[in-house]
Amino acid sequence: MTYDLPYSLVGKRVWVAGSAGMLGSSLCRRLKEEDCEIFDIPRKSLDLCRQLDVEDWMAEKRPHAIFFAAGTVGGIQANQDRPGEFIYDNAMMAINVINSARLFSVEKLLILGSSCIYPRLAKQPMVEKELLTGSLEPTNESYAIAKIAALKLGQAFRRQYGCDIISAIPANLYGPGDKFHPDDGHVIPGLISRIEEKKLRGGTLVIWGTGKPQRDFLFVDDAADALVFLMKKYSDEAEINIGSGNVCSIAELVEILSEIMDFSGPTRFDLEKPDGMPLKQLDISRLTQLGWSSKKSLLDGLKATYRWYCKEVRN
Ligand code: GFB
Repeated sequence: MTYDLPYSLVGKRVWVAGSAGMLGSSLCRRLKEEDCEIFDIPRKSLDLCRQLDVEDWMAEKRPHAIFFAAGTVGGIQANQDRPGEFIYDNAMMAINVINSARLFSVEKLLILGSSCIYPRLAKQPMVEKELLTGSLEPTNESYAIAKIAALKLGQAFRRQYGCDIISAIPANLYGPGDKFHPDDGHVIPGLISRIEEKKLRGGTLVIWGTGKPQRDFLFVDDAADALVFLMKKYSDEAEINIGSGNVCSIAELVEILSEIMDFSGPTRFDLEKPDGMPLKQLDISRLTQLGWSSKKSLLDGLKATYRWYCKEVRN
C-alpha cells in the first residue's frame, strides 16, 4: 500500500513521543525547520504504558503525524540486568501508541526498530530482509523482541486497516542528550564518563569485553534528519535501515575518545563483560537510493558529544 508522496509536515500537528530522550529531543530541534506544530509531553505527565491515558491524550490533541521515539533503552549491561522492564515497557508503549494512531486516524506514523533486532550472526552488512532469519543476540533479546513486535504490528495495521505506518531501523545512536552513566548507558557515553573519572582521580580505564566488536555509530542529529526525510519521502511496508555505512571497533573508539579527551592513562579490557553482537553493520543502500546520507563524521560527532557533555553534564 503506497500513499501520496511527498507527505507535507507544513501546518501539521506533530507528536514526538519520547521527546525527553536523546533522539526525541533531537527530532524536536530538527522539526523546528518544518513549519509544523510540535507536541512534546513530558514522561511524568503521560505514561505511554497506560492504554487509556494514551487514548485520552490522542483524543484531546489529535496529532496528524507521530514520530514514535519513546522507549526504555540502555546499553548492553542495562539490557542484561533489566530484561523484564525492556520487554514490557517497549512492547506496551508501542502497542498503545500504534493502536491509538489507528483509532484516531493519524495520517502518518513512523516507528523505530534498532540494529539489535537483526539475528546475532546475520550476514553483514545487514540488509532489511535479514530480519527474522536467525537467533537474536541473547544480551538484548527482550528489547529486540519488543521492537520486532512493534514493527510487525505497524505492518499488520498497514495491511489490514490501511494505516500509513512506516518503520526505520537505526544504527547505534550517540550524541547530545545521551545517558552519561558509567554502567547503564551505551558504550560512547559510558566511556566518556569513565574516562573523565580516570582523568580526575587516576587509575586504570576498564573497557568492557574484548574491544573487537564493531558498530555503526550514527550521530543523533543525522538520525533525526533521516527520520524527517523518511516521514516526508517514504511510504511502504518494508523497514528502512538508517546508518552511516561505516563501522568502528570498540578498541578504535577508545583511541579516538582518548585523543579527543586528552587521556593517556592505563587501560584494560574486562573479558568478564559481554561483547554482544560481534559486528553490526547496516546495509544502507535503500536509504541512499532514496537520496539521504549522513553528514557528520564519527570524529566530529564525538567532539560535539564531548563538548555537550562538558557543558551540560560535567559542570
Ligand atoms: O553500546 P553498547 O552497550 O551497545 O555496547 P550494543 C557496544 C560494545 O561496547 C559492546 C562494549 O561490545 C560492549 O561490551 N563496551 C566497552 C561498552 N565498554 C563499554 C561501556 O563502558 N559501556 C557499554 N555499554 N559498552 C545495545 C543493545 O547493544 O545496542 C541495545 O543492548 C540497543 O538493546 C543498542 O539495541 C543500540 O550495540 O552492544
